[in-house]
Amino acid sequence: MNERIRHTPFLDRLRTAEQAAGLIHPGDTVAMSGFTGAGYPKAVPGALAERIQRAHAQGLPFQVRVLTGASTAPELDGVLARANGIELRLPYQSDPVVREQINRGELDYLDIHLSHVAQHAWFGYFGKIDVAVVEVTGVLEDGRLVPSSSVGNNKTWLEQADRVILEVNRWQPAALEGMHDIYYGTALPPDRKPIPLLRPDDRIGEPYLRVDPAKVVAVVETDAPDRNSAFSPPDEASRAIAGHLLEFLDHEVRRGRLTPQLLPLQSGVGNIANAVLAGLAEGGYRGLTAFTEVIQDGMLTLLREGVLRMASATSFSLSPEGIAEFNRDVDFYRERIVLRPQEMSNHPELIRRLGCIAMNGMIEADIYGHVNSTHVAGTKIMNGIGGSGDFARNGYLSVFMSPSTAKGGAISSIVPMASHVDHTEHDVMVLVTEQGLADLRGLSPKQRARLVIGRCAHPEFRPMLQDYFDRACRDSFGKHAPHLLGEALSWHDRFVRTGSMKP
Ligand code: 0RQ
Repeated sequence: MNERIRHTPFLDRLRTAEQAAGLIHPGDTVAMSGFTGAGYPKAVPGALAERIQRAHAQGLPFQVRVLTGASTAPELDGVLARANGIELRLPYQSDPVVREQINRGELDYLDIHLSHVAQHAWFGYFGKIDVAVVEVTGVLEDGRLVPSSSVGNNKTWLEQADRVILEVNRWQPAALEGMHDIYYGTALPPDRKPIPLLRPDDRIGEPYLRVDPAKVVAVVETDAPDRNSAFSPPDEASRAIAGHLLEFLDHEVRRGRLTPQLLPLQSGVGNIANAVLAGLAEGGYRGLTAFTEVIQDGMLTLLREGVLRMASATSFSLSPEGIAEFNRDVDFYRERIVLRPQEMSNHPELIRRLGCIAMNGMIEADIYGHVNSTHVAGTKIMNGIGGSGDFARNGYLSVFMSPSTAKGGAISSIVPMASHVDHTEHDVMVLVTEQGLADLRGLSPKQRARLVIGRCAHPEFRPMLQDYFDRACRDSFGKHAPHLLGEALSWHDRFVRTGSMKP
C-alpha cells in the first residue's frame, strides 16, 4: 500500500524522473506547477535539462516553452535556463539565469497579469499545451489529487494538457489535505456566471484537483523540500515606509473610510511587505483578513496573534523556519488558510467585490503617478508584473512602495516620466517612500506632481524634479500633464550612460 498514491492504476505508471522526462519532446509547450518557491516539480525539470544538454551536445535542437503559475526555483527555471532549454517563458519569473537570458534577448518572455493566465490558456492564446508537470501531495483512491503547497494554474494545466506527469512529493505535509478550494464553476464567455465568493474565507469549490486518469502518462515519487528563503529583518527604509503607510491606514479609520478591521489585505512579498505586516500587529489591529497571493512567514505570526483572522492565497512562501512552525500546528492553520487557483486569488471580480487593500513594491513612479514595476531603465526586466496589476486596478485602495533611491543613491525612484508603465495614473492611489506618503486620490495630474515631488522624492533629487516640473508647466506642448518630451527620459539615459541619474 502506497500511502501517498492510493489510486492503484497509477502504481503501474510509476517512473523515474529520467523516464518521465523522456516523454517531453523538443518544441513541446510544458505547463508546470509552481508559484514562488512552492509546489514546483522538483525532479522532472532537472532530468529534462540533462536530456536537453545531451541533445545539444549531439548538435540537435531541443527547447521547450515553459508555462507556470509564477516564479519557481533553481530546480526548475534555473536548470532549464542553464541548459539553454527554454524557448519561451510565462507568466512571471525571478530567476537570475532566466532574467539574464531575457535581457540578452535570447529568451522570449511574456509578462502577464497572473489572473489572466488560465483564461488566456482557455482562449487558446498560448496554443496547445502538450504536457503538464504538476507536483501534488498525494492521490486519492478515486484518482483525485491532493494539491501541493501552491495551486497556481494547476487546475487549468491538468485540464488542458494532452499528457500529464505527476510528481508526488512525500516531503509536502500530508496535512495540506483539506486546505485547498478548487473552484470548478469557471466557464468561458458568453456563459460565465458570477463567482459565488462573498467573503475571503468562503469556500466555493472542492479540496481536490481533478485529472482524467487516462492522460496521466507517468507518476514520479519525490521527497524534496520547497525552496523559500527567509527574509532579512526589515531595514530602516522598510520600517519608515511601513510607518507612513500605517499612519495613513489609522487616518483612514479615524475618517471613517475604513473600519478597524480594514478590508482584505493583499501584500506583495519582500522586506517592505513584511515590515508593513509587522507594523499592523504593533499598531493594535486585530481580526483582519488577507485576500492575497502568497502566505509568508510573517502571516503565520499574525494568524497566531489574532491580528489576522484568516488568509486566502494561492501559495505558501515559507522559509524552513516558517514550514517548521506550520507543521507544528497544522490543524490551527488549516482552519485559517485557504489556497485557491490563482485565477480566483487574483480575480478582478473578487478583488473589486471584497475591496482589497493592494500593497505592492515598485521600481519607480513618475511625478504624475504612473508606476513601473518591472523594467529598469525601461528595457531590462526585473521580475514581472505578477499580481500587482490584478490588485491595483481592482482594489479599494492601491498602494505602491519603494525606497526613494536605488543603487546606493545613484538612481531616483521618483522620475519625471516612468520609463515603462505597468500601472497607469488611473490605477495608482497612494505612493510611499521612506520620505513620506502621497495620497493621490481625487487629484489632477499637476496636483499629484506637487505632492509626489514634495512628499516622496529624495532631497537630493527633489530640486531637480521641481525644476523639471516648473519648466514643463511653462513650456509643455499641453498643460494638462506637462512634460518636456525631449528631456522626460533623460534621467534614465544618463543612468545608462554614466551609472547615475545625477548630472
Ligand atoms: O536590485 O538586488 O540587484 O540591488 O530592484 O529592489 O528594493 O530590494 O525591492 O525586492 O521589493 O523589489 C518592484 C522588483 C521591488 C518587486 C520589485 C532594484 C534594487 C534591487 C529589488 P539588487 P528592492 P523588492 C506580489 C505582487 C512586481 C511584482 C509584484 C516586484 C531590486 O516588488 O517584482 O508586485 N514587483 N507582485 O536595486 C534600478 C530602480 C530600482 C532598481 C529597485 N528604480 N532602478 N533598480 N531596483 N528600484 C507577488 C507576486 O506576484 C508573486
